[in-house]
Amino acid sequence: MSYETILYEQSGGVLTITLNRPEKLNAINDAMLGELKSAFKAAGRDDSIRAVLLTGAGRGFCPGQDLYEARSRDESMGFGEHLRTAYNPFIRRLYSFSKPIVCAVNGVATGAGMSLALATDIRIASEDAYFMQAFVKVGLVPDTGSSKRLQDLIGQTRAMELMLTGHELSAQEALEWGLINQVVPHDDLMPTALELTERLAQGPTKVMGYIKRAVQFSVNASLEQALEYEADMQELAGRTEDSKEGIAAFIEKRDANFTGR
Ligand code: LHQ
Repeated sequence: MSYETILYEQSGGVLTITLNRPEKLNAINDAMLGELKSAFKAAGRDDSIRAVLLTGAGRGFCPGQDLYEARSRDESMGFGEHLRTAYNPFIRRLYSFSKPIVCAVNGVATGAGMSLALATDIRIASEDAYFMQAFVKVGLVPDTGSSKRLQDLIGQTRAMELMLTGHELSAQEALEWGLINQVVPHDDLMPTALELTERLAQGPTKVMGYIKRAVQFSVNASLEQALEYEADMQELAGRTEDSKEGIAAFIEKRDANFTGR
């Protein structure tokens, strides 16, 4: 598969997807959105891929929608329709992606670029990175999942402040606010993120998909509903080869050798 706006590189069970328009800090144009959609579709279907690492080329992670392209778009298609037809199907795909996604936030993440980072499972940021709900600065509302995901992660008090002010949140503040998992010196970012993604790629991949489903389901569920959903997921997990291997390894006092099945 050949891509023009992203890099798609597999090594062992790890797929690294790199947003690759560095001269525009990796702003998302239609071509990139289409390629991201195809890449995640292919990665979801390929059993040899067991975890994904998402990052950006150059000094930025992603500043969101390419505003030049947004302005030059045919006015017959409003932003709402653009979101409904182009972005939202991709964002849904990302949230329902069944394998772990680690985000290595190498630089600025704003607008839909911040939404993209928030849609991943574990976020590690360079000390040089920062986050901004830049939508308000260009007279737009948070989209691509930000209005929900941000408050799910850090609570409405702080989410509202970020969305109304467009405050630039440093990587360190983002860590303190619970928006990301780790901050590392810039040069350590890729080795750290890769080491984690490789570790995840050796886990019980199918079961990790069920873990993700259970966590996402529970965000909007009552305890009763969550208990029931956990039971459904555990039923599926218990039938996997990895579950049998994990329990056998525990009893035999050895490390489990998960295959992802
Ligand atoms: C860019 C962009 C960019 C194009 C930097 N576009 N070129 C809305 C509408 C419809 C549907 C979907 O969703 C959305 C939601 C959105 O995502 S709206 C966009 C929200 N994002 C922003 O408003 C951020 C705009 N960018 C900035 O404020 C700054 O560029 C930041 C703070 C990200 C970085 O500032 P600097 O480090 O000073 O870099 P820079 O501004 O010099 O940018 C470097 C280059 O990247 C520059 O290119 P140029 O050829 O002019 O030198 C920028 O034009 C380009 N770039 N963001 N979103």
